[in-house]
Amino acid sequence: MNSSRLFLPFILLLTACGGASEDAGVETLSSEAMPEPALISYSVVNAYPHDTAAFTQGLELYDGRLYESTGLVGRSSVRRTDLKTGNHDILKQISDPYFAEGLTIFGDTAYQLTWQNKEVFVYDARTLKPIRSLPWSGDGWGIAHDSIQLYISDGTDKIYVVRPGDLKLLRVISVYDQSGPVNNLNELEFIDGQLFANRWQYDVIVRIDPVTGRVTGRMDLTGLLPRNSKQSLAYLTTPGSSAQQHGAVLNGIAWDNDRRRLLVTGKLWPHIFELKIAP
Ligand SMILES: [Ca+2]
Repeated sequence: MNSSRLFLPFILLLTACGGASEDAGVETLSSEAMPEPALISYSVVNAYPHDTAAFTQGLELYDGRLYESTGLVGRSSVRRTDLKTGNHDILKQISDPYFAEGLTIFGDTAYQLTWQNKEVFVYDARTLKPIRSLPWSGDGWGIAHDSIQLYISDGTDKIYVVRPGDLKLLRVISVYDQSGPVNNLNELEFIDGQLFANRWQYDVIVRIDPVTGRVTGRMDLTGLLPRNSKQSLAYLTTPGSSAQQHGAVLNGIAWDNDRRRLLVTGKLWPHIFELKIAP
């Protein structure tokens, strides 16, 4: 398929919204004019154990401790994980029919999405005692926060910026690069004022300008798990189906600002990897 044809409506939309004018000599947005996202270099510093039954949907550090949300109906949870040992405490088990998704902790409140249950669970962050459930009209995939707002993905190219407390929609970010919309946005994390997202079924994390939605950088994590694991990964496949078909894809990014390290894992993966991002 012709990618420029796909991109055309997007250019028109941007032009219409931005008021770009040929007369004024304003920069013309085109696939030629817009550079590709910068490749973000990284090194793998460590591989820690991770519960291979955890269908990871959200990963976040809070108060120096690692919190994880897991999905699947009947296996959804919020847990606190010891990074070095992989030992974890199940803080909250979520029963049928809920399929939990992303998790973020803002101030003293934890928010956990559900995939298609149209609810967001709100907890006291210290005790994980439920406070309330808030309605959410669409899919819930990933969630993160900056110092003011929450950011929610739904598996498309859209990020919904909402107000903590009641999830009032404040703004929608359309994420794009030089080829057009960037979809399949999943788990999220803020790093130095930029929104990072791993893309479902891609071994890629993208860096998004949260003001414009433009993808300014990308981390290529192709082969991260097999290249850095000494464990047998045979359990992730069965004859005729791949790890991806089992759902065992990259998902879960948490930024440790104090130690300037990125923790990355995947659904059912045997490791959480510690990455150092090149300056
Ligand atoms: Ca995260």
